[in-house]
Amino acid sequence: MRHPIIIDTDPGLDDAAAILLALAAAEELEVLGLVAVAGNLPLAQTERNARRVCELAGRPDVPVYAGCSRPLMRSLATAEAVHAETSRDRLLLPEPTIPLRAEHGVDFLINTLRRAEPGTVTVCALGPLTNVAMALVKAPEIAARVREVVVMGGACFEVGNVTPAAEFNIHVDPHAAAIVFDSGIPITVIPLDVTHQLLSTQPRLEALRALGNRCGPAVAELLTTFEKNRRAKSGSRRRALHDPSVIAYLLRPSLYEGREVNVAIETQSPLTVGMTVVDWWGVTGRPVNAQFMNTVNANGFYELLTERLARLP
Ligand SMILES: [Ca+2]
Repeated sequence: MRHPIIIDTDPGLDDAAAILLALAAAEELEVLGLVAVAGNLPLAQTERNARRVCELAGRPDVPVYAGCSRPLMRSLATAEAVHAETSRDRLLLPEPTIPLRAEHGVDFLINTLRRAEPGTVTVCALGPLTNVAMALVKAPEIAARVREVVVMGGACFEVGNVTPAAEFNIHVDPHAAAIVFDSGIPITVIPLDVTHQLLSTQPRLEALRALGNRCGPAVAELLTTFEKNRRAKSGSRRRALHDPSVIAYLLRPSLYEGREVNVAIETQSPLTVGMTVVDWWGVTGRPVNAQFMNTVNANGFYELLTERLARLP
């Protein structure tokens, strides 16, 4: 039986690669729907980009919903300098013909999870956790239906990428993150500690370009643009790849290693708001609420990504 997943996402260049990896793994994963959230870009662009990714993959059957347009309490801070769509004078993704579904994304999450057997559906959270938190506030009984929430977000020893203390997804909506981490749902975290090990080197991008289909070279292009924009914005030459690890973890968990820890979210301090406070050494006595990854087999990850993307058009 295939593993049912819902992808909550803010595409986003690396989100697009993650969605394509999920659609390329149709033998293992059943994508019940994509729910867009405001994050990397405003909601109108993330829901549209989600549809563009389905278009690229030749999967108009995958339903796409729009969720929340802003964080629960803070005003929206995007990353348009990195993720704006037309950065190389041409569109990286085709225009969508797939319509946006009418149902609100939060209601799709709730209604889908209510119909599911207990502990069966995995929620893949590739952006700020606003939609997932809203669903849990509106219908707390859905928590028991979730098998796991796999979150790309946070950091421990790698500290922050948008402030010195905080990673982007958690920083955009720390209150939502706090609700999710306090929900009692099993959580796996793919933090910067992992994603900074996944360098999109030239040989790895060339392997994607050489696939000879539409989607492989498109992902190489998306990742190249991602790196170029990040470098232009921050001056950093450090490469990284974030969101596809959420899907790769589901397909091949043995690529990842981590530790069972307590993770608390800072929501108050102006200096460290959005920080994932990870009790790595177990000094607080607070109960374990997450599996926090810190190591990845980078070659294994890129081999998996390339091998799976070869199955797409
Ligand atoms: Ca994302």
